[in-house]
Amino acid sequence: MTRAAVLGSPIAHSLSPHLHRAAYEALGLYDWKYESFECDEAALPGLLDGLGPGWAGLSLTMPLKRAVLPLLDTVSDLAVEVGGANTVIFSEGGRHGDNTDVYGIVAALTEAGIRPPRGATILGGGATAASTLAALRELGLSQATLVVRDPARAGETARVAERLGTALSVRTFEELESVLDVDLVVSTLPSGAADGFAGRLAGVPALFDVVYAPWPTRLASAVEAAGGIVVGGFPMLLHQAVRQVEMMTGRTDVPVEAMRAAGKAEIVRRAAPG
Ligand code: SKM
Repeated sequence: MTRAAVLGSPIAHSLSPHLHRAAYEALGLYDWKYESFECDEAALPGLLDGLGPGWAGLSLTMPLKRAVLPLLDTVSDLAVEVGGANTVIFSEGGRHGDNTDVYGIVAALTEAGIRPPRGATILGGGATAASTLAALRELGLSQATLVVRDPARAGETARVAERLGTALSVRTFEELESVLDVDLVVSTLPSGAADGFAGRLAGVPALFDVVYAPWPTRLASAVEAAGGIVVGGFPMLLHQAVRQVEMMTGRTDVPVEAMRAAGKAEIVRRAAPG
């Protein structure tokens, strides 16, 4: 049996098992198994050391993407640039870290027809904001505004911007109104945290809200009702998982639509009463 899993804390909500298992089934990889394990930064070194043979790879989510870097044998240039790996691939060469979030964001925005030529404002300053900066650079944008609660804590993301060559201005939420004349607003805030800004952000032309459940968020509904384009977190999650399956299995015929259908079905199942 070949094994893979998603690690993080909390992890119960993760849709990754549903996405990856749908891919294994459609690819005929019947002896592949994908699980989820609750794991925080403190438990990560021991968990990695304890994995036996037969492991193909891991997906990593909060709070492990930065913490894993010193535990790897090799790290892709992109993961170094954005300061975080959400993927570990095991091979004879050891543990290799990579980042598929950037690919997921580019694919989700492209699929929705969004190309931000003039500027983007990103709410939140964590690992997803860093991946967003790299994705926007890939789409041709090398200047952005970061809106955070405490600019003193945006240091790591500001260093990522420096490495990417992106001109970054950092603002606080009190200054939000002054940075909304952009083609795209990206909210990397956790579920519920952006609800309070729904009124002020309603008029933006396009919103990418990384939350995927519960969906739509109040913010997404407000932007959509005002005629803006809205992209949710599910397409990003889907496309980063597609890339992970490619990297873990070595297959190039990964069934995007089977994975999309499985993920959507699980979201609907969870939203159903009872
Ligand atoms: O980067 C991804 C990660 O690979 C898996 C995940 C999840 O299972 O919720 C979320 C993102 O952080």
